[in-house]
Amino acid sequence: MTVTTAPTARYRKDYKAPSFSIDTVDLHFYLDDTCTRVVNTMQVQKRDDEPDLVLDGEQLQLVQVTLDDRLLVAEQDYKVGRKSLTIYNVPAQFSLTIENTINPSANTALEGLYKSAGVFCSQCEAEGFRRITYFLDRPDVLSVYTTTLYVANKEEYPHLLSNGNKVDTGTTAEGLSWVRWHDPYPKPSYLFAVVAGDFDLLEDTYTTAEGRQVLLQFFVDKGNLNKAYFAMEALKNSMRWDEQRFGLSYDLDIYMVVAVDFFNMGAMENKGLNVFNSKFVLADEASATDQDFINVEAVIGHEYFHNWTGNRITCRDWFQLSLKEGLTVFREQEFSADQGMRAVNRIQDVRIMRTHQFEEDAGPMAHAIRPDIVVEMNNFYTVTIYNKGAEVVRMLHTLLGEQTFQAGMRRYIADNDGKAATCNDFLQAMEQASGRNLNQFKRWYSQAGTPEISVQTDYSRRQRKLTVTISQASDKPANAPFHIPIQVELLSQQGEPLHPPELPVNSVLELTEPEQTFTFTGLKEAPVFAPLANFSAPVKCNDTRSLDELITITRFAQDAFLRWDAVQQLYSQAVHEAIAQGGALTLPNALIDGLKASLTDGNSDPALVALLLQIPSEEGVAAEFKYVPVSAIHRAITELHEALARGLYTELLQAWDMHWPQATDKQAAFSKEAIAARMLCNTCLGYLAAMTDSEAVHERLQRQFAAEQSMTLVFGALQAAVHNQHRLAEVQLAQFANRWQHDPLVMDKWLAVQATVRHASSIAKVHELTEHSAFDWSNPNRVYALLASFSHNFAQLHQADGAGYALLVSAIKRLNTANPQVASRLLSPLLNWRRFNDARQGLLQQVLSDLRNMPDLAPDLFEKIEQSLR
Ligand code: B3K
Ligand code: ZN
Repeated sequence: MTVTTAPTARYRKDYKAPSFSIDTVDLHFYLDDTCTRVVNTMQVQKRDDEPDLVLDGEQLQLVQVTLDDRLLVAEQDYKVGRKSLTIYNVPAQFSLTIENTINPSANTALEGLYKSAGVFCSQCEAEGFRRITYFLDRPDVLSVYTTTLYVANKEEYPHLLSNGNKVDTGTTAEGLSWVRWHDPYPKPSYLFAVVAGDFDLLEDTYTTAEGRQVLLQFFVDKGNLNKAYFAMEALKNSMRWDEQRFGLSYDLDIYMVVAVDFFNMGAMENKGLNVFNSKFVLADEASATDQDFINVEAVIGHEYFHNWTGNRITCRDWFQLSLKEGLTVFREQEFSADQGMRAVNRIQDVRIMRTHQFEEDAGPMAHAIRPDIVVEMNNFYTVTIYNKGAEVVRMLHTLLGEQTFQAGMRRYIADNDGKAATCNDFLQAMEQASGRNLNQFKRWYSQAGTPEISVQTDYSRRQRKLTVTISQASDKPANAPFHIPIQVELLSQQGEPLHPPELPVNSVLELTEPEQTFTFTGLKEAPVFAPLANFSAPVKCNDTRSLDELITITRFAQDAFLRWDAVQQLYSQAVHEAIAQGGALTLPNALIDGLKASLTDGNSDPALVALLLQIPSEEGVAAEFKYVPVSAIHRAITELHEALARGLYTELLQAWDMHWPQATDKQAAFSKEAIAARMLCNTCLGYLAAMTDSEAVHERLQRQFAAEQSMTLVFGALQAAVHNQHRLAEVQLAQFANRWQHDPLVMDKWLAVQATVRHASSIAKVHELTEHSAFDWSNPNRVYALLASFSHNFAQLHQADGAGYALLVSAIKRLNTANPQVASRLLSPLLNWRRFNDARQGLLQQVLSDLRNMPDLAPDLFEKIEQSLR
């Protein structure tokens, strides 16, 4: 049997304003594990002459419907569809009460209201509210919510939470305890939330710039209070930063964050009541890495920033998702950067774009940041909408400058506060504030794909003139030219920065034509031209620069991204040459010498040195090929890793020794310097562990693994040993599991590190680990740690015999009905079968058709498979 009715697509062009508004919603939840009763009273008004009210609803048991105190009669007054409730011939204005039941315990999809690990919790974005009650479940219907939660056993659920302010509590005649919440801000249903459970509570306060006191509350699993302090600080930092940089203050008297163990994604910005995956709240030094801390801070910031960009101004329809997500990721990135590691953050953001977003843009699910067609909305929470969306906002920031951009933000907020807006509303505010015409820039919102720019330089000594010709091409033939800001640096051969008169003050060239020429005069020798400083546009750059030029850039460019990128170019050239020639990989001496110098000079930022040593991933290299030579890429990357380990052995040891005291400095444990030192120690060890016979390495691996106070170091050592298949790997894995078996978030690292070993044995290993007590099919974090990690272990996933595919597909089948969102995430790496020109193509097509024929195929999977096989 195949899907009975194929899920239907929705189109952006079909947008129609709702025929009804729902001004208030009064919800009563009688919480019960398997039969929660929901009573929903709405004040509804007609907006046009539509006679019938059609509400969304899925997996609900309808009990009764009352309209203005009249109990309605089924079939005569209303009709229940599979995904809707239609009320016939409604008046212009009325009160409607719907009573229905739901089963939170059976809800393994974790969408709507579910009960997991003893906690009732909800997730409504994008379309989960319709799994709680019948409603106009679309983001342009804004209502004021009052929510009352009832429980029979108060001891079991001491905390009953919803959006807004707690307004009343009591006990019913039947002995049910209840708590009532009221949120004064009209909001779409996707921002609604309820939570009921027993938690430890961490409280603090924040005083806004206007002097209002806000109560801050973190609800965490019992016994985990000491792991919530960092997140609390991050929240206060976010609140302060948004006031200082964007002039935006918090608007309610209370801000709550609940950390739950079962959650499909990172976190959710429900008004006044954020629900977080515990992974992005709980952190202490012994159990969380520096990167975990940084992630906690970023996600706390992200959800907080949504209060303005998302909640106060929401999206008119889901095609506008990037309006809130792209902008909020941009704000989150700026927040993180302002915390002190701007260059490091920028490079990491670029890596995500290049390995994941460019890949998505090159595959069957490619979409513009404002897509035109959607089957399952949950499939569109993508690197394109989020990260490329942020890059597009960043380009505006680059073009307009901070001051004008902020003026545009103020305008956007003044014009749209309290409304459901579109991407065009945002652009219009930016146009009005800047006086610039953004018509061509708007194409970034409607055209998918990654533009590629090519740069040609021509220097005339006689005229002392440099002529630069830049052209743009698109991987999507129908695309019109983009408006591309190209920030550049000009360097003399000796590395001095040059500022010819034609170079704008902000060093940003604007490419708007398919091909454009820029001239720079007064240059007495041929300069080095370095385009795309700070990765000023999400484009590929067809690089034809000479080795000498690249080396000059690595040494002298002002912009850290340019220096890093030039080194990446050199790695990439070596990899491509090795693949093309089928021979051994060689690295230019100048590169090795440069890396040696950076490792041993005490002045370079160790975090940036660590990033220079980070070689491209197999996935990243694969993205550069039209047809992917899997094994050749695998071999070349292995050789590159080994070549660096061998070539830099002495300097890697020296750098590790030099930074070890700072890395383990207890006084400055969380300083930027200590974090950077640990980054470099981990990176060094990651190479050194390839030198399996070295006693010096063996000793340092052990020493670092024993640095119990810092998970960054302990896990860094473990990863180095495991990924290099060092003889210490097995014993360290066993010790680590023994020490941390009680802590699932730490055990996720243990699962992930084994799933990412670049060796054929990883398939059997992952198989075996699905049976391990640390693994749990019903928990998304466990599945992501083991199986999503494996799905990015490129050469193993794409093993020629199809064993990697079989492993992933059996997981997807298992999760198809249980949790489609999680299943859908695992599917993505299998979609791009056209990129393999060998037996893999057939294998992939076969597994996709098998999945396509599965009974009850989830729409999430259906959409991706259809796109892929089309
Ligand atoms: N807005 C949520 C994501 C919801 C995903 C729904 N499948 C988290 C965030 O972006 O902040
Ligand atoms: Zn978001």
